[in-house]
Amino acid sequence: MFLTNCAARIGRVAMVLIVVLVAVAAMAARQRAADAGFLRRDEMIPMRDGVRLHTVVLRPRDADGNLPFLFTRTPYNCEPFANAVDAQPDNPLTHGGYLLVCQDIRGKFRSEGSFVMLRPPRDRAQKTAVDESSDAYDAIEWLVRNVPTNNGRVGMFGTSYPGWLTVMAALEPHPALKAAAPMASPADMWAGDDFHHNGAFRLSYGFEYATMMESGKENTRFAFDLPDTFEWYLRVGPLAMINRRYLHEAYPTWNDFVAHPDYDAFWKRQAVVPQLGAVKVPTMNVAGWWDQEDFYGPITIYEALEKTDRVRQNFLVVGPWNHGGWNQQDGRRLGPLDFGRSISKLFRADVLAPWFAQHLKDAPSVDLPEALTFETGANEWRRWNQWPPASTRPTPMYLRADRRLSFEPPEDGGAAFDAYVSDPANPVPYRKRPILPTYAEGSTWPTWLTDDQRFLSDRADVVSWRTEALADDVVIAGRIRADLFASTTGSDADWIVKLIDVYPDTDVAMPDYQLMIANEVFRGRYRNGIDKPEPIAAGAVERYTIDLHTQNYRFRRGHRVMAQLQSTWFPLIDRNPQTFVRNIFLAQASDFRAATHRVYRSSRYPSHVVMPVVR
Ligand code: PG9
Repeated sequence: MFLTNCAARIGRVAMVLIVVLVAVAAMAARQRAADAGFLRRDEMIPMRDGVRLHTVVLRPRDADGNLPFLFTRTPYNCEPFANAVDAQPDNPLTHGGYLLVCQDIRGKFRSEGSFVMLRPPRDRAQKTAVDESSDAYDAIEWLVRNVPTNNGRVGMFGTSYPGWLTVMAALEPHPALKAAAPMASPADMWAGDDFHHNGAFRLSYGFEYATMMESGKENTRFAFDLPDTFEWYLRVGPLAMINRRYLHEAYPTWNDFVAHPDYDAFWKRQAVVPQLGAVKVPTMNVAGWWDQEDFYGPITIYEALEKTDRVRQNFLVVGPWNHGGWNQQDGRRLGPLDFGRSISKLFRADVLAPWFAQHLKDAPSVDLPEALTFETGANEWRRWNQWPPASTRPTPMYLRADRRLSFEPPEDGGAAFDAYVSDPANPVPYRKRPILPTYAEGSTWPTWLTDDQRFLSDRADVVSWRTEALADDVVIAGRIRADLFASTTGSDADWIVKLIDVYPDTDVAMPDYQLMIANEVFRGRYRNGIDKPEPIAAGAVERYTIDLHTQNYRFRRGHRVMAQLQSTWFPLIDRNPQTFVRNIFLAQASDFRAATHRVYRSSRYPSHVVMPVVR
């Protein structure tokens, strides 16, 4: 009941926050007084510019002495958080002897001020200028001075937007901030997180999130008038129709999408990495291998901080999770996958809680490796002293004739290729239709990355190459890359590459299942630079190097490795007109044309995927 109301009111995004500390499943059963085991105080904490932010402070009734803070900041409403803390008495964080604090950020829910999507850094020359770093600083300053019986130490945490807010707090940390756990924090909204990937616009997410967040102080979901959003977005036609018909230039984030199609100063200013100095606070970066929203971010932030980490205070944990999966009560399963034990619960008990206790309560040090990753397939955690690990062999797997994928490069010279027609009028769905709105109840959005890709096997515009059944296990750990040699009859094209584990037909639980383990889209116009869109000459063979991010995965003996290519992924990604226009947000209906794409597989143009095989 609680869950249903909550989902309807603020969307699934907000639940990510709730379950940071509390099991979703338990909430329904245990709805009761908001603060049964806690004393609640609501404060309006003044920021340096006079704006006051609503903050809930919960103190465990049965705790003695001075306690550290666990602090989260959110645009998704602190109320469900405050209402739910009692739900899971065995949670080592909620019930670990902390002052639990949640703050609504500017312009959201009960806070004053105005909301700015991923507010860019302030002008530090101005004393009263604000951003999320200064708001976190001011909030911590107030908390340590005004909340009785605190021990002067603060740990911050948060998933996704609240994860990004945690990173912002650690940029110029208040001296009391002793540990930060950003989870699935986005790093760059143009390069690889919620709104774009390699410049390809994440249409359904961008539209639905911007409209939800900028509908008012509370978050309200866009009301689609068709159950299948695939059909809705297709009927909308060119993106220009969205402002014309629905948004009427009233949504700043949508207007920014339209005004900044390329990687210009707007996106650069918002990007996290250029803002990161040396790592200043012990940081645990948390990510999930099947995160449908922000996987690029946490890995990128970890890697950037790592460059300056002289005293081993920056760590990475990547588990078999979707977006926020580490907050699930149990985390034993994800989609069709069963890991055999409560991965999320164990992570909190064995890793996260002891790590916070070490920094906030002087508990014994936790024996953390530099990177702790879950090797799906083996279903075991692996400890690494560096990520990506050095002890791997970059192993190319080549596209070959007869739709074979092989460790052996092609020998035939010249122009061996496979071809398909990509038609923007008939795009490939990214998940099985009907595609319910992203955060609607019953939507398969949270687990779509684990969907069986066989649902596309009838499509001529989805092309696959696969190995023989593997004679031995193949284990990968680290960075995956695709090198495509491709041409088009159009003047622009998207290239979507997926790496898939094909289960054998003898598998009892998942016979013949096609599980995606890496994927990415690349918008062809950006092949010579992300701030330099250029048309593609018809028929010219171009090389596209596509970062498929990192993985730690065991392809089991008897399984096959599959590489798959397509050029639409709708409505996850907007349709590339395939005719070069300066700004796709302003394209006309007549710009959208079918084109024939070729991907080459010859000795001259050996398209391949490079896997980091563990030696
Ligand atoms: N993925 C969400 C988001 C974060 C930051 C900006 C935009 C969206 C979230 O779950 O918070």
